[in-house]
Amino acid sequence: MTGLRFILLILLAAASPLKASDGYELWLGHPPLSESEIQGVAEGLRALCAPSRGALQQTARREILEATERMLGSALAPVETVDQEGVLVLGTPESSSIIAGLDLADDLETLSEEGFLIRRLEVDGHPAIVIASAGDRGVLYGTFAFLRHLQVHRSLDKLDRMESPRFRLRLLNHWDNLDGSVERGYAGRSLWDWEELPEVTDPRLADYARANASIGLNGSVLNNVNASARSLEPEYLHKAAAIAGEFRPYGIPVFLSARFSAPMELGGLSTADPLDEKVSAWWKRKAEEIYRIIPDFGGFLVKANSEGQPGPLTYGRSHADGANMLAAAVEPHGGVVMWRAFVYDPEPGSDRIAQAYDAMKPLDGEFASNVLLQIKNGPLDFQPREPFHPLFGGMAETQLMPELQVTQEYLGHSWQLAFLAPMWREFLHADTHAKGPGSTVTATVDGSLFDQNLTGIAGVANTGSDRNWTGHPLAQANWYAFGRLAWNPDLTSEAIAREWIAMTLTRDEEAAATVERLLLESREAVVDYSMPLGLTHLMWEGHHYGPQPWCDHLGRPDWNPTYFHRADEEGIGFDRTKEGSNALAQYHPAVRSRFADPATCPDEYLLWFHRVPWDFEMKSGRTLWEELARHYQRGVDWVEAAREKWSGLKGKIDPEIHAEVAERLEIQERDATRWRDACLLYFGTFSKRPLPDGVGGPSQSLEEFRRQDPLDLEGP
Ligand code: GCV
Repeated sequence: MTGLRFILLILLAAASPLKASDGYELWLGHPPLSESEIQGVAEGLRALCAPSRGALQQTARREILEATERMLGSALAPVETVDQEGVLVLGTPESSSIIAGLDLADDLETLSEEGFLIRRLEVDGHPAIVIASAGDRGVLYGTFAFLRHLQVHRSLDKLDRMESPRFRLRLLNHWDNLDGSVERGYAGRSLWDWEELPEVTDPRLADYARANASIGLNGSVLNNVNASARSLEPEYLHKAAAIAGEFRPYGIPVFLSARFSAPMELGGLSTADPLDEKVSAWWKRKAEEIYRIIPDFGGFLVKANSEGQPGPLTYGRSHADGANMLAAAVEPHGGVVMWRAFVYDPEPGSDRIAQAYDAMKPLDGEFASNVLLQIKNGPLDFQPREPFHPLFGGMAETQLMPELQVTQEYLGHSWQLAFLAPMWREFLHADTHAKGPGSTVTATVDGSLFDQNLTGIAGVANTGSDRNWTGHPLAQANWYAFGRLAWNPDLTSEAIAREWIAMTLTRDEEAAATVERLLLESREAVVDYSMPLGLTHLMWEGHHYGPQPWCDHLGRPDWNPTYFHRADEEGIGFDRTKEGSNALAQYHPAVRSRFADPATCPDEYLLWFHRVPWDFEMKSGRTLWEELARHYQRGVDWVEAAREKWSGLKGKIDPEIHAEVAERLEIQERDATRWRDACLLYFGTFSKRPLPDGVGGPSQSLEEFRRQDPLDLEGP
C-alpha cells in the first residue's frame, strides 16, 4: 500500500462515523479498518485464490475482492497457486484443485451443500486461510461469514468454523401487490416495479438479493398471500422471471403465492375443487409453464380458506387435499408447497385462537412430502407477545415451517423501535415438551426431534422502496436478525445485535454498547406500553397502529379488542382454562399445567390464559390493576430514557441516521404515552381504582382518545 493511500485510509476510517449515510448500504458498507486493525489483518491476507467458476462462486470471488479493497485499501491479488503466506483459498473440491488436495473430505461430508468451513491451514507449506464447501452456495455463505468476521472482530484470530444452516428453506415472504402497494408495508412501495418489468430491472433487485444472501437467506416469495390470480398469467411470470434473473447470482430463487381459485379465474373452469381432474390437470400445466419460464422456481405459498381467500373447504375437501394437489403439480420439477395454517372459522363461535389447531391437527400425517405447513409463531396473529402456537410439537407427522413477521404490523410500524430478535428467540426456544423437557420449538421443526426431511422458516419482509429499505433505520436490524436466526436459531440476540451494530452503525465501543442495550430492551418496552401481562389485540382497527381497546363494532366479534380483553367491573382477561374456552388443552400436559394455574403462569401470559379480578394478587405482591398501570408506565419511561441515551450518541453515529432515529423516538414517546393513557383511562372505567403513585395522569380525556385516529397524528 502506498503511503498516501494509507494516510487517506486512516482519515477515512476516523471520519467514517460522521459521514452522512442514507442507509442504503445496510450492513454491507465494509468501512475501512483503522491503521492498527489493518496491521493485524493485512499481513495474513494478501492474495485470493478463487476459481471463477459458476455464478455463485463468481459472486463470492467478487464480494471478497470488493470488500477487502474497501476495508484494507487495496484488493487482494488474484493468484492461481499458493506460493506465499496470506493467501485466501476459496472453493469446492470440484472447483479448486487446492481444496480437493486438502484433507477436508470428512469434514465437508458432515456439512450440508450450503454449509462451509473456514480454517487457517498450511497450504503447500504456507500459512493460508481456507473457505471450503461441498456446494457453490456454501462458498458464498462462507465468504459472507468470513467478511462478517473481519468486520466484527477485525482480526484473523479464531478462524475455525464449521457451519450448516439449521433450516433448508429460509425465505422472505413479501406481501406485495401487483399495483405496487405492500400489505402491512411501512417502507414505501414494493421493490418490484411490475409496470417496468421485465424490460427494465432496477439495480436494487440485485442489491436486495445480495443483502439476503449475506445473511444466509435463500428464497423470496414475491407476492402477497392475499394473492391475485394474475400473478400466474404468462405476462407476470415473465416479469417474475426477470426478477429471478437478478436474484440468481446470489442464490435466491423466487416463489409465488398462488390463488387457489386461479383455474377458474385464469383457466375458465367452473370449479377449483382439488379432486376434480380438470383442476389438477390445469395446475400441472401451469407448473410446467412456470418452470419453462423460471427453471429454478421454488414453489407455491398458499393462504386458503382464510379471511375470504378461496380454498378447498369450499368444495368439501380438506386443507391436505388442496395442498397435495398443488404439491403433485410442482413435485416433478422439485418444487414445494407452503400451506399456511393461519385459518380461523368463517363463522365465529369457538375461541378464535384455538381454531387453527382444531382445523389442522386432525390432518397430521396427511400432507405430501413436498408440503410444509407454515404456521405463525403464535396462535393469534403476530402480536407483540404470544405464547407459542400449540401446533408446534402437536403435529409430529407433518413438516412444519414457522412464519415470523419482520414487518412491524403490531409493533409500531416503522415509526417505532422494536428489535425483534428477543421475541423470535423467546418463541424458537419455548419448550413444547413434545418429547419431554427440552423439546424446543426449534427442535420440533428442524428435523432433530421429528422425522422432518424438508425444513424451513419464513419471515414477512419489512423492505420497501424507501432509500434505506426499511423506513426506520434501526428496523434494518430486524431483517438482519431474521436471516441470522434462520441460519442459526441458537445465536443470541446480543451477538446478533453486536454484529449488526458493528457492521452498520458504529465501531465506537461505548456507543455500540448503548445501542445494543437500546435494541435488546426495545421490544419489551413496546409490550409494556401497549399490551402488557398477556393482553392482546388492543390496537386501532384496520391499520393496527395505536390503542383502541374500546373497539367493539367490527364485522365479527373476534376482530374486536373487547373480545380479547373482556374487561368489566369484575376483572379482565380471557379464561382459556377448563372453566373457560379450554384452548389450553391444545398444549402438552406439562405446558398446559404450568399455564393453567395462575400461580405458575408467567405474568407475561396471565391475561392471555386467565380472567382475574382487578385486585388479584400478583407475584410482586401488588394488585393486578397496580401492576398493569406500572407496566404501562415502565414502557413510557423506557422510551423517554431511550431518547436521552440516543441523543448522547450524537457525533458517534452517522448524522443523518442519528437525526432520523431521534425524530422517530420522539414520535414513539408521544405514542407510547398515548397507549398508556388511553388504555389506563379506558380500563379505569371498569377497575374504578386510582392510578398508583408514579404513573402519569393523562393529558386528554378518553373521549378525545376515542375520536382521534393515532395514525392521523404527525409522522416522521
Ligand atoms: C396478508 C393479518 C394481517 C393481514 C394478513 C393476514 C395474514 O390478519 O392483518 O394483513 O394478510 O394476517 O397473515 O394472512
